[in-house]
Amino acid sequence: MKTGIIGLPQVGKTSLFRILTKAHLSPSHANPREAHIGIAKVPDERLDRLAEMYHPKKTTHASVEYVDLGAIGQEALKESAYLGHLRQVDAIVHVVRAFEDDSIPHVGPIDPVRDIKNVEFDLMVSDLGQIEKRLERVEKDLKKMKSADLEKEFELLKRAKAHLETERPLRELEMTPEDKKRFRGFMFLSEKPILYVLNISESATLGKDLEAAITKYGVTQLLGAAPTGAGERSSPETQPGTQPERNAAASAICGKVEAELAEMSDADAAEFLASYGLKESGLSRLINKTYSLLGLISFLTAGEDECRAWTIPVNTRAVQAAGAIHSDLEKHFIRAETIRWDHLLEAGSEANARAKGILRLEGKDYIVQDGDVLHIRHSG
Ligand SMILES: Nc1nc2c(ncn2[C@@H]2O[C@H](COP(=O)(O)OP(=O)(O)OP(=O)(O)O)[C@@H](O)[C@H]2O)c(=O)[nH]1
Ligand SMILES: [Mg+2]
Repeated sequence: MKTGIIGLPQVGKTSLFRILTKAHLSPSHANPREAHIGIAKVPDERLDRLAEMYHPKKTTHASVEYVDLGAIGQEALKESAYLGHLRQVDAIVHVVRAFEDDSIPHVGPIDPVRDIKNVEFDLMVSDLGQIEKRLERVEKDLKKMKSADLEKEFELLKRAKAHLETERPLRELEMTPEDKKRFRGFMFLSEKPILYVLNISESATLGKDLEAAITKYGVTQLLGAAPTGAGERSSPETQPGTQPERNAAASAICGKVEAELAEMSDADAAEFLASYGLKESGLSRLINKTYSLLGLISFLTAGEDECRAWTIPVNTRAVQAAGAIHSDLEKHFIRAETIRWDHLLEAGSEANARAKGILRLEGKDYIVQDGDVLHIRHSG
């Protein structure tokens, strides 16, 4: 699972990438035209708490991969290397300038909504070009032969084209799982889940400013549109609670403060955060948001040897989760001893939990929940 970092020139993409992945890019390696790839550890308090109880030899966090793609624009999107990298990512982090600094050039005044719309437009133009090419091809083929499958693709492509022409990204197009499968190979850019990250100015009231930023800059309106279909369910005002997945989210950080935090010891960092009225680093929030945007959750394993968080997609069955640890565990799966992480902490040990009868025995088809601690019983 890869997340691409995009944005207009000089908005703080590489700075963010560096602090996310703790990559020490020397200035000569920070080539703005070249993609940088790095891994970020997913902060997980549940895992940290379990590790305090078990004192394991090793604690392993889940991770997300980030790619710093360099500045985006119509030109970049015509470069095959850039486009190739961008197509490969599973989600996008779009860094948007919201900080004031006259020494760093920007197109016109600070206006995150304008910038987001412009970049989104470029993504849609790229998708539209691809769709038009494919439409021509399919139309030709359909003249030569009849194929139900091709016809379905043709209809879907036409619907997607009309949708894009109203300047709405493909992630807002209503699609059946079958449609989604049809589109998978195209790796459309505007279909990818996206997280807008406002990079705001440093201030004495940063805690409040970070919370207020999304509303202040009007980014909320961009998150409002739910997927729409061919007319039958076109109202964005669906019933509360039945809202379809939006696949767009927003977050704010202050790159400058995060960069300073990254250089500090934990104790100093805590004090520094408090001085700004902050509870946690904006980075933790950002990584966690990326993780959920990708549709991922974590289950945990705990023991004296290792406490570890494992990444799985939402709605994964216990037997598949076992496979995430090792294919043998999947093959020889018998049962998963399961308990929620906080229940295990309360019980104080696995033995206590078993004695209290709160350790459940789950079968193959159990849908693993975020924060479950699993112990896979196997016959291998
Ligand atoms: N004031 C201020 N300056 C920042 C902030 N984030 C980045 N900068 C500065 O903006 C400039 C560009 O930062 P980069 O992280 O290289 O931006 P980028 O988006 O990777 O730039 P390109 O790859 O060239 O498009 C550098 O001089 C940074 O020091 C911030 O939060 N506040
Ligand atoms: Mg850069």
